[in-house]
Amino acid sequence: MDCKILNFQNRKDDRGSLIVLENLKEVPFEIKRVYYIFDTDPKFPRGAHAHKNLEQILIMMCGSCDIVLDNGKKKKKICLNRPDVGLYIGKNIWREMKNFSYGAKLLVLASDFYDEKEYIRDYNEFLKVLNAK
Ligand code: T46
Repeated sequence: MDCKILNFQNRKDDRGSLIVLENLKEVPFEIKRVYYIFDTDPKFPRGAHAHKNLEQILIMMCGSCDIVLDNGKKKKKICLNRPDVGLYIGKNIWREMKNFSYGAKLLVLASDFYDEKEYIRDYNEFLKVLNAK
């Protein structure tokens, strides 16, 4: 599956922690967009879509949530709960974010600008796109 856990270097000292993310270094693409998700409710999962071309890194800045990834053949559940860990998600991976803890804050770094046409929001359509490859 085109996803991986990225363990970021923590420049930690007595004052606290500091993490640096640079284009094409810690982040394996050029960042064109940043967004963040907060004020979530554990009753409401998010996501349930794939991207045709977008690559992203998800970082849990505070709290935790489960990310369920699906490449059409197998599924994987990852619990994100640390700001020094990123989850890289490549193209054509169905994702769902659920079980957000109270006060969770999820930061996302994206390889491109927002384009709704680039989303696949129907699971059967997702499987069709995969089978056409
Ligand atoms: C993803 C997961 C991890 C915009 O107008 N611009 C943006 O850059 C984004 C990300 C969203 N929107 C609009 C589109 C919807 O009207 O904001 C609304 C909520 O977006 P969505 O329902 O897609 O949010 P999530 O949390 O289900 O998914 C988001 C990202 O959209 C998606 O790319 O991989 O987070």
